[in-house]
Amino acid sequence: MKDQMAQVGLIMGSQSDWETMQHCAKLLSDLGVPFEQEVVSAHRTPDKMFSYAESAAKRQLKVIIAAAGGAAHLPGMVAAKTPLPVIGVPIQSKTLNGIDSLLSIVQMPAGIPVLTMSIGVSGAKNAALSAAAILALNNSDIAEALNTFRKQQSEHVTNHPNPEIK
Ligand code: RP5
Repeated sequence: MKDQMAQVGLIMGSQSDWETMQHCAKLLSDLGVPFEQEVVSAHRTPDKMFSYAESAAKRQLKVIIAAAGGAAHLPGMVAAKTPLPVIGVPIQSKTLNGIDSLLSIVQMPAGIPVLTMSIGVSGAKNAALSAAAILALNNSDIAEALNTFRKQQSEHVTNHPNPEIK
């Protein structure tokens, strides 16, 4: 569903974030969510970041997922320049294990919210699920895909009660 009238903009601060964010992209694809993906850096390409955020709503995007690590300005800066909901994913940084990313993203002063996920792959996956849940309010196909995802997840746990056997 990539690039087919994208409704979710998946951006990240660096190519190095893809190792984490590929899990978000895969889940968006699995759920049938049309999305686009791009590296947009707050400090290396600040002008691109502003134009991306400013044009997002006009381009009919509905949600932005922004991932960044370290001094992670991207989600907050993008949120400041768009009326769309912005979901922030803190990347697990090497030096501080992602605590730096988390605190940079989650501690937004009142007025400009960033919907902050957990650090790393779990946050990347939950960002996809959250974006899908927002779109599902007006899209029955995505709502159904989310229902199926949850059902299968529950069944997997029910069918594998022995922690030693996968
Ligand atoms: C941030 O700096 C990126 O989001 C990335 O997580 C981090 C490190 O970037 P690289 O030096 O690996 O390009 O902007």
